Amino acid sequence: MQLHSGKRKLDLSSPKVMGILNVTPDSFSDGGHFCNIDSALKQASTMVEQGATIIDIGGESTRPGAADVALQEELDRVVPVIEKMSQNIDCWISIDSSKATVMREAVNAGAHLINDVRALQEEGALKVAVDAQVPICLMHMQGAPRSMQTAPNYENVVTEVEAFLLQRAQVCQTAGVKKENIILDLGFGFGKQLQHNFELLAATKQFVTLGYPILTGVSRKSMFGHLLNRDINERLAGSLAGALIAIQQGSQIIRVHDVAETVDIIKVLQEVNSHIL
Ligand code: PT1
Repeated sequence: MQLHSGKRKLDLSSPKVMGILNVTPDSFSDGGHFCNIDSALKQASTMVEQGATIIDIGGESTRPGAADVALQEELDRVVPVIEKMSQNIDCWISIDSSKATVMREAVNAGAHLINDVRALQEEGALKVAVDAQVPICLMHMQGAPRSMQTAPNYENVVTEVEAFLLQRAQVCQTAGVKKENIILDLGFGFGKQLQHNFELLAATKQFVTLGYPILTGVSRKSMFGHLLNRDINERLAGSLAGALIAIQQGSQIIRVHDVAETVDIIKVLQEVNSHIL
């Protein structure tokens, strides 16, 4: 499996790490630390040195309870960082946004991939993605960030998430997105209770068999906070366990805060796998 963005190719035969770069003042686990351009660039290059292949830049917090961000505010946060990054750092740049204008301006500034937690359902987003001809990540969410954790409810979370993602992938393909440029994401923590998150994690293999690359984002999330009774800064072990469980079932892209640690567990797994006949 390979992603294509302009002249860039990304081989997914081994798992790839996507490092999280929040440029929001209110972001959920490293809020406020990377608000200016220089520190954002520094953080990005550190993550690349640690082994991140993709840097995911987000100017809208989508953690539970987060409020919407105005268009101009989001543009002001992400576009200057993407411009500088594309000039100075050799890595894939992902834009984490649901707004068509932000996606378009981000791609014009040098972003190679569109990561949309609303799966291109906002006005104009699908057209921007088709025109941009870059890989897109489609994520499942029940509800909207502000209220999604109020009463998440499913008859069968695995079949419902799968049906949604396949339907969105089909809509995108019909609109002109190439199948090989569609990534699917189960949307951990997005309108899901503890049991839903772990049911989905356990079913990762079933999603891998759909034939699309699977992106897994569990880093520092409250699914570990609740299960383990851990604060946001005490969730590394849970997050690494979650990442390894997803990778072992075939998930190709892992979205994380802790790049160095995640790269280490991937190396351990690859060494073990090299000894399996
Ligand atoms: C994700 C993701 C994302 N997560 C993709 N993009 C966030 N593709 C932002 C919690 O339960 O999983 N996949 N962009 C961050 N959102 C959350 C959601 C953060 C839930 C924390 C929680 O703690």
